[in-house]
Amino acid sequence: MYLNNYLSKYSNENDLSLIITSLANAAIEISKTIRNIKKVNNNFSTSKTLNQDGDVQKPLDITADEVLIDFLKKSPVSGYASEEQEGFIDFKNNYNFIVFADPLDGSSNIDVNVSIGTIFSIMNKNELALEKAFIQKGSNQKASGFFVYGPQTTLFITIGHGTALFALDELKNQFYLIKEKIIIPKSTSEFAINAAYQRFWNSATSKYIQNCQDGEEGPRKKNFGMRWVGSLVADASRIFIRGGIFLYPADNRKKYKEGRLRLTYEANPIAFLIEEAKGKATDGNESILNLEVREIHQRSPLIFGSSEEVLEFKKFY
Ligand code: AHM
Ligand code: MG
Repeated sequence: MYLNNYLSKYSNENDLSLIITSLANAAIEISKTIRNIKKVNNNFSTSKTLNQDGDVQKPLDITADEVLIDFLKKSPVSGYASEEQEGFIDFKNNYNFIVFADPLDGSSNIDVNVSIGTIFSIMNKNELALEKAFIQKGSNQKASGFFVYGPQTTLFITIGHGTALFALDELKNQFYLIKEKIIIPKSTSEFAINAAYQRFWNSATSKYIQNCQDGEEGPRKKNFGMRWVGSLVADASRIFIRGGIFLYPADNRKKYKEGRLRLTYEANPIAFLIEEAKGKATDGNESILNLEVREIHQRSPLIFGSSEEVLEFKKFY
């Protein structure tokens, strides 16, 4: 089954389907750009150099943002907020949908040919002014998902009927259904955290990780393995397929007292997908989807994955 058949099977909202199709087409273009060595050479540099025409050469994540805007402005969307934009873009129309995106997640992995991706979240405008529409709670999401540009180009998506996995059929330029309803294994013995920040962790994170590291001899009575790709989309993909727990907690570094990841276009869309796949997503205290949003670029701690393991982590809060 292709993405368009899936959308007509589960949604009678034509505008929502059109937006998701636009996002899929944008992702196909981003995916091709990433694989185009000439564009890659022009875009990889994050330093602002000038090309022979005197234009500023743009890093790839700005290109991804531009591709999304190009597709979304021709779709039934009234506003767009992204990691690459300070405020939101007002498309100046009366459509009832708004879109949040992290156009290219995993920036630090772009140069090293490791999986990166595009994360999105779709909400209704709900007759609110755009300023208000963009600070709705994650529980108001109508759809969310992420594309991964890796060995395969994949899409994890939810429109509120479970989480489905698609992979790009490059001959047809369409996303083909791989699994209709993903269920994350309840238990796991694999955790993902950037352990280099251990000295900045609070006692809850430290104790939880220590217990995992103590393995069979410790209170958990089992051995754990550790994985950390450093692209949220890649770490999340692994957890959807074989379970695990991902932790990017708040820590004592000045900038990250509220965590590092962004609530509206990273934590919320991932949390919606995770809950639809029977996993859990929390900031330590509360479900991510219930967190109040003050501003588009707000940070949040993000802990998600196998339900029993997330509950185990929460015991320390
Ligand atoms: P980005 O959106 O600028 O790429 O930042 C988000 C990324 C996530 O993909 C990843 O989980 C995290 O940053 C890695 O952070 P760190 O480098 O601190 O390990
Ligand atoms: Mg990101």
